[in-house]
Amino acid sequence: MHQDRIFENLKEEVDVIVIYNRGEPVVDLNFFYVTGLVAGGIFEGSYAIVTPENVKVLTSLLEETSAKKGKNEVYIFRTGKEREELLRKIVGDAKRIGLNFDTLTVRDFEKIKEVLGEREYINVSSAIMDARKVKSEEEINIMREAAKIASEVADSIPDFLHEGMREYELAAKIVYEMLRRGAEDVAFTTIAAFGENAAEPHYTAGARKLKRGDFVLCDFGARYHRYNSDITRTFVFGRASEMQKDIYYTVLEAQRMGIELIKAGVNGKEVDAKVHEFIDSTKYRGRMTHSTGHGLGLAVHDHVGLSRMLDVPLKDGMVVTVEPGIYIPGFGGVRIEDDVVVRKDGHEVLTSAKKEELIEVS
Ligand SMILES: [Mn+2]
Repeated sequence: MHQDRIFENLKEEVDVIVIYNRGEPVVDLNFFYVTGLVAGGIFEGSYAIVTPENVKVLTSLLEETSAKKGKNEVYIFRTGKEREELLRKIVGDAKRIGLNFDTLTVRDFEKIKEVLGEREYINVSSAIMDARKVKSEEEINIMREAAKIASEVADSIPDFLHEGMREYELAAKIVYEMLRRGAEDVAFTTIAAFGENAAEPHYTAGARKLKRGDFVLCDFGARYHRYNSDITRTFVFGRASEMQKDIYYTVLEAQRMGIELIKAGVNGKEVDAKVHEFIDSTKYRGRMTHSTGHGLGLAVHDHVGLSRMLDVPLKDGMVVTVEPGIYIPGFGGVRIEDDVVVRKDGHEVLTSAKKEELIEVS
């Protein structure tokens, strides 16, 4: 599984990595990453014990069936005391214990120290994150399914629109359509913004009613086997004005440029700089108020991706969003977003919803 790459990435040697998944609201996605248990099970209060050779799962009786669907050795506890004893037994006499300090709470760290006693505890969070950034073909196949669900729904949005409907009705329809197509959940709170609300990049959905001439901006994603997709499409309800068309095609061109630049070896920083440079060369200077994209995977904002503030050398297998936007307060905005796999000699776009022409929904 993924443990080879994690151990290769370590800056300090460890004998074993112990991942604790407390469960909501402190889910450690690394638990699912190292165990590959992405097709079911919540695994509250469970441990993954990882060595270069194998991954052991220590979980409760209620997760036994789910745990045994994976390829790991499974240990079942019935009481807290049993869990402690098994953890001590599995870790054995390992001296250097790797932990994920990005997610482990202070309380759970204290607990682990109490159970395992005097040992060396080392933060291995960046070694795991570096491994997570580069997806395997198996992970990309799952993400392709998440992207397909979101793309099909995006293509159906024009059929959902009718005058007077409220933003939250559209958001509900989008969520329903994703779940109906096999998404296990949404990736994040669905954004459905009409008219001037499309000028707020992180608006969600409210009671605003749809009127002729409104922008309709929808940003949403499907979660499938714990991996996320993230797509944005913008439409106009009724006939588009010249300005709406101009904004749309400016964003589309910025996005086309951004995607075109993506290739292993290129720095994410350069992609964002070029996209901003292009938008700033038009009359919409300064109207793109965020970076071009982020890493995508088990988390929606999996890691930094395309930002001029940060150095991110793109690697074969990384998945990033490319989502330029132009926002005019009081008027509205356009964002177009797709999910893109970085490849050795270029890129592969996972999302496929139509965007080449601004769709005017009549
Ligand atoms: Mn996004």
